[in-house]
Amino acid sequence: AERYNPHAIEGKWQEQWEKDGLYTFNEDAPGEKYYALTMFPYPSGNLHIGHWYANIAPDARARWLRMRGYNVLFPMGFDAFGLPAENAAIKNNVDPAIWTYQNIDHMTGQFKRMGTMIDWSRKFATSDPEYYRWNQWFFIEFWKRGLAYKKDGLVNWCPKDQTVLANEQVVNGACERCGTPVERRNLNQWYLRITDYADELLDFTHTDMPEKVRLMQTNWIGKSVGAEVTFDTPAGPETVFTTRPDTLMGATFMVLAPEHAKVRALTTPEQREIVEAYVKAAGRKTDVERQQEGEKTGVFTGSFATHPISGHQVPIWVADYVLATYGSGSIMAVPAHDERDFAFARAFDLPIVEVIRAEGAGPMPADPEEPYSGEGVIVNSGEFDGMPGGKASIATIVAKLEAQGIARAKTTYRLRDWLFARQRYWGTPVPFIHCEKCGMQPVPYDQLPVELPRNVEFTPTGQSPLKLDQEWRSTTCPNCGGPAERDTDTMDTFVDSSWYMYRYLSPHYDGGPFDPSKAKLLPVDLYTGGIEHAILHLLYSRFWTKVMRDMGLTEQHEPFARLRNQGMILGEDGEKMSKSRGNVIDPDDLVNEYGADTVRTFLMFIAPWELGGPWDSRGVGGPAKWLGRVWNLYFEDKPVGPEEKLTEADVRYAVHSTLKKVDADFERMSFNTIIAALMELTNTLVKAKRSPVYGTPVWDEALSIFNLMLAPVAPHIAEELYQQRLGTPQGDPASVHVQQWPSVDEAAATRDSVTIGVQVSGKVRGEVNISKTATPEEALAAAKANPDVARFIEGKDVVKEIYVPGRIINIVVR
Ligand code: ANZ
Ligand code: ZN
Repeated sequence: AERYNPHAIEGKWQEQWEKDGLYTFNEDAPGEKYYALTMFPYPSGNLHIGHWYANIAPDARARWLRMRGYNVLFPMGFDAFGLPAENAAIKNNVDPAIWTYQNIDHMTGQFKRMGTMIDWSRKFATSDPEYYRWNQWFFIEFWKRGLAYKKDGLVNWCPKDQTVLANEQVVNGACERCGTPVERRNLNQWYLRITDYADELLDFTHTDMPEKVRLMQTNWIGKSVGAEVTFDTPAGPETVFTTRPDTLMGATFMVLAPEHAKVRALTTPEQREIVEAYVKAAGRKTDVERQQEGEKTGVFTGSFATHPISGHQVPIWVADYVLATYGSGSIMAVPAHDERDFAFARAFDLPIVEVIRAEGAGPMPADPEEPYSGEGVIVNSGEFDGMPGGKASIATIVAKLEAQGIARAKTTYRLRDWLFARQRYWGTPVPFIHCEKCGMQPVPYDQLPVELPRNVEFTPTGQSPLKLDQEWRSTTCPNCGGPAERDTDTMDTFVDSSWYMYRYLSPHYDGGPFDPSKAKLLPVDLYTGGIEHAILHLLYSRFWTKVMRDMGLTEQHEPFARLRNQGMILGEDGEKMSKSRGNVIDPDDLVNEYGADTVRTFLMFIAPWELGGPWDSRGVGGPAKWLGRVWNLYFEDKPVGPEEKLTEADVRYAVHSTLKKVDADFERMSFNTIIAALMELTNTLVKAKRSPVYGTPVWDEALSIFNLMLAPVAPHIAEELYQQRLGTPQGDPASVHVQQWPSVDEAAATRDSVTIGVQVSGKVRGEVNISKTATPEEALAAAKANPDVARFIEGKDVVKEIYVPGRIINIVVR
């Protein structure tokens, strides 16, 4: 018989499937809808092994659901805007659009060679004007609702990429893309009011997300409940935010961030020189550097604030451990109970006053070694003495202070509004027009999309080509008809992935972002992708859906009913794959050598999907060999040689218990165990082929069920086996992939007896079929009754008898 040759079958079936429209989703087809979505890639040029890893298991699961009767939508597109296209343009002098669409073509071909069930008729790229037109439409709608606005403020600026960055795009003080340390600049910028939804985004009732993602989002939103307390200063009242209003009597100094607006006014002439020098130096440090442990730095302004209760004069300092962008950019410092304030007070010899004491502890020493930051009991605070500290008293204390006009309850969030515009070319143009007479005007809806100009000039300085394109910039004011200028900013490319899951419902619809008559396909039932998107993309898309809901566009509260993250495939050395480490595995090479089915199987088998792990080149041969054995099972004649003693019940048990496991594992997304179970079943079937079961209806059933179970995992070989070996193919089009998934015969899948090997002095001599609940005596009696075993015991002394229930019997003789 011919050998398994993936290259002879894979391309053939891919073509046939495409011709038959096998994977074209039809919303009117029978079956409950299931929307399975994997995060779309950036068209960088090549699919890497990580893309395969991320896509194959969800593809197999989507196929399994389809065979079980669900009407499964499984689309794919390209997240096509962003800097790499522009950098390629600068470096190689190629139009970003051409670069992007060439990459998309190439990567689509790579996806097809994977043999996925993606419905390519729904593909789009976010750089299609037909798509980004709706980014512009959304932006104007957000603006009309007060959710998009422009303001002056301190922003992150990447000097290399020549653009502003969202907080979310600054990683350890550096630009997420190029690693250049980020500077702070005061600029007039567009923002989206995501903070309006901060509280709702902390609520995960309508979405099932991994604990880790929920935690990361919760920390990012960073809700702090506390109070605002106002101190008088020579430059007017100054309000600070504190989570510990119970420590107010311990506030012995005040600290302003270097960028705080009152720093100038509060600095006395004697202190001017050193304060200015300090502020300047702080401007060169990133927020992360400022918050790092270590020596606290700061300078005295020369001015004092009035403590709102005691009336004491407390010194006002400037220090960079206070962030300009959090709370009011100023704090009341309580060195006895806050670590950072304590370190600062020690460094500059400022007074430390105890106002919270641990239950049962004595007074804090005059020269304490460390602050006490627990909740404790309030002391040295007049009327508050004896009250419990911390959360228990915040409400009471704030109410009292509020009555005296000193404080009010306040909740603060770490989450900032989404800095939304970029000074770059390859993104969605902000649809606004600036008119000298009428001010800022939205582009009228019937003039959308505002398309990106082509053939623009890219300069090595990175200056925005839109700014340099005078012809594109000049337009007419939609209000007065006079000459006006287009906004030259483009949108953050995270806008594109914020609502793309809606676009797949009707990718070419031109009456709105998506066709409302397709809303029944929402939400995405299962969304899969990398954990690296836990904050940015996943938070933004949740926000976007909530705004869409409030606009009346959808009834969904969340874009994704369920989210699961895959792990990462590392290099053979256990390090992250990267060109510079030289440990990159190219999936194309592997497909050329082994075929897609082997690569698919291997990637599902290599590690628990949600964990990932290092690549193992020696391991690929395993699945290749396995599929070869599977092939032979169907194509080779019964081998000659000794018969195996398998019964029909044994074979049915193996088949149906495997099926039961495969179902359960697909459900819980445990993919490596599916492959392991199928491999084990293969061993049993290879044996069964040499048993009396071969050729019986039970054998036929086994081959048929095995074939169906193989289909989601290794779709090409399964199709070939189905078409060639399993009688008359059924269905229209005839394909294994539209066959009904088999159902478990519960009676066959469970049994109370097991077949175990019997050893005599460590050598396997036979097998016995015994009850799972057999006692050791019963098991050994059955073993000795087996003639194959008895022969080796006869005339010998039995010195030891071992029975490992369900596994093995060993009779040691002398
Ligand atoms: C007095 C105090 C006493 C504080 C005490 C803490 C402990 P979270 O929980 O992160 O919200 N803070 C306020 N604004 C700040 C800023 N712009 N930069 C740096 N620190 C700032 O932290 C809130 C606490 O962080 C506030 O409560 C304030 O210090 C400080 F025993 O006020 B606290
Ligand atoms: Zn005008």
